[in-house]
Amino acid sequence: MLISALRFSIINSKNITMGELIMEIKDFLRYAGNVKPTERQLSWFDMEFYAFVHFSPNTYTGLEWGTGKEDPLIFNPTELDCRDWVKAVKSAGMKGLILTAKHHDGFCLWQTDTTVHSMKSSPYKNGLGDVVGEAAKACAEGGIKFGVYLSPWDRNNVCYGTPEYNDFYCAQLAELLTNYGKLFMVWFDGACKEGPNGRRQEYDFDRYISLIRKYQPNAVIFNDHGPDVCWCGNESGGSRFAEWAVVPHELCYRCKGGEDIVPPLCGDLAHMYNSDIDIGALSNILYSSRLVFCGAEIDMSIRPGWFYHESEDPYSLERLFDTYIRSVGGNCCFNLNISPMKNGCFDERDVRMLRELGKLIDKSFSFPLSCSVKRRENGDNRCVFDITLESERKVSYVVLSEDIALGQRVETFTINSGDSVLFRGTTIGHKRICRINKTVQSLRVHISSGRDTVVLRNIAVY
Ligand code: FUL
Repeated sequence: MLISALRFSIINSKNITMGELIMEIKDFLRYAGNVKPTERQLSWFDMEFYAFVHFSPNTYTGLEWGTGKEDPLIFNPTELDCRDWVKAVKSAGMKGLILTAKHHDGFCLWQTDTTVHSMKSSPYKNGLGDVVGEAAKACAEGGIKFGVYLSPWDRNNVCYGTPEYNDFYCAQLAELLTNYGKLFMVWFDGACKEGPNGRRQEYDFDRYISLIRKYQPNAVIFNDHGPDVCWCGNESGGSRFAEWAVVPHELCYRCKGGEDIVPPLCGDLAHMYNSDIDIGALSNILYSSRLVFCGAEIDMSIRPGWFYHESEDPYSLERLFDTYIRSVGGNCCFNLNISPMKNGCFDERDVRMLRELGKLIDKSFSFPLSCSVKRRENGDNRCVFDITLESERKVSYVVLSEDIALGQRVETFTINSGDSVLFRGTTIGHKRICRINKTVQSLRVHISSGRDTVVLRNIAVY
């Protein structure tokens, strides 16, 4: 990368002046603040909140990771109606649903030609059922988007651990990409352990990614390391102190063939991992040879397990709402898993919880207080927004959004009322929900540092 080569040559040169160094860092920050998302990444960010559905023979065995030796006869969701899933998901305000078309046990929830370890061997609809098709149809009818999870790790297929497995996997992927309408996401699971022959597989992600781009160019690809959406590093709803969607490309998967032939985790940044607290911070990106846009998804299940276990209870409304605030309101999307029971229905307790969560989100964010906002510049990439309400009001939240189509820029900000600091923030990005809980008539949002001119898409007070 030109800018980086220039940067290092200046920094390493003996003749560098302080002024030149500052100019170089400013240039680099401007570059970082102008790394732009693709259209599909922008559409994904706008979805904000969507559902995972984990359903497989595990639902019937009580396992979380099936062995691959399960008898397909156990998979028989006699009361399945995917329209009820969609209703429940919509009641929480979610905009999409991703189904585990195949989990690690290798059992396929669709009419595949690739294996008989699938719906064809299940008693459900006498072997003619197609859960992927039913879910896709219900989502389309209900007006939400649909996505698929296809586990690369397969504990059933005998080819696993050989190059033929990549052909098999691509054939499965192609069926899902071409037979079930538009997909908004393909979700790759990072788990990679031994298959039935004790061998591990070298996944041909270049091929998988090319196939997705060919058949579903608008779908984002989730994988531990992107390319479009990356994992936040935990499965329990944890969020980062500062969430940057612009990260070193060394952390992200990129297809071979173009200029991007760099595998994840290499070079000066080989020590880093997705779960690190500061992957987008200046102290790390400075060492990257190039930056890419790759937002993070926060995923967790509504109960401790990804699959249904009768003995487990859903988490509390407070925990789910708090995760929503920190994920959707923390420059991420929130993927919340709900697990159907053996009969194919969601547990009534989960359905109630989703409804309650939806109501709470609506109540909190549907009625902005009317206010005026005045912007004032305050030096390079710094500015102040003075917010005046019509009268003194209890303010629960201030919600800020950057125009990330231009890039992510805000590094630090505060929200003040008079002399008191009510909120100290780092990044904003797609959306930052700031808890305020104070009765005030005016507020000041003070953007104290940015990587380039700060452009806010929205400021709302609730
Ligand atoms: C993990 C898997 O091993 C879990 O079973 C689950 O599917 C979760 C979403 O991803 O890596």
